[in-house]
Amino acid sequence: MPTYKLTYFDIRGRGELIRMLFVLSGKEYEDKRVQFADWPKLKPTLPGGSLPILEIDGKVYTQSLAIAQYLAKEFKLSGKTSLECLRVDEVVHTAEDMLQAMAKSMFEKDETKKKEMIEKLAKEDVPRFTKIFESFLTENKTGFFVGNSISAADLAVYNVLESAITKLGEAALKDSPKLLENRKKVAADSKICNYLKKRKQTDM
Ligand SMILES: N[C@@H](CCC(=O)N[C@@H](CS)C(=O)NCC(=O)O)C(=O)O
Repeated sequence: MPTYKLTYFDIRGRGELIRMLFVLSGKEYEDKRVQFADWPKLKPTLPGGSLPILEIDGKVYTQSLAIAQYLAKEFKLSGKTSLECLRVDEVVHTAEDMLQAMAKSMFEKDETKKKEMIEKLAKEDVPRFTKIFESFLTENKTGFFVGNSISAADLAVYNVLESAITKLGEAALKDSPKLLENRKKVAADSKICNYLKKRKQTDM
């Protein structure tokens, strides 16, 4: 078994899908969390100048989605056929698009602009993405995004919706019955359930 060390900030962000893949597969990994105060010193030492990085047997890899896709494959959470893998990737990348849309308002310093951005998020961006996710679930009919069990797709969506709920409240999913059901299924997994109970609460 290789040794895995994930380095990311002390938030969910782009590290959480990777963490949840480790949790669901039951594989051990080191979860190194960098404090923002220590970041300026660490940044110039990294290959891409950003986080997350994953060290596999000491070798450094970057790009969260590439890392997640690799781990999902290793842990058999990436789909059983090439077409299932395509759908998993499609959903994971859509979750990343949603994460990017949500992140914009987090870094806005001007309070008036920030308020406008959050209103747009609630009225336009979040409903646009939840509609896409609902249609994937409608098509698959099992309550999961792909096949009939949890894959990287369910974890990626669970994670990004957590940020939507933190920001906008449960109302963010009021018109998304299938997503609510899917979130229950993910949280019902015993390993995920334990992890969710224990994990640190952060805004993003
Ligand atoms: N495409 C990259 C983006 C990495 C990225 O932008 N990471 C952010 C945190 S989510 C970061 O390190 N920001 C600090 C900086 O760039 O100085 C990935 O998915 O890994």
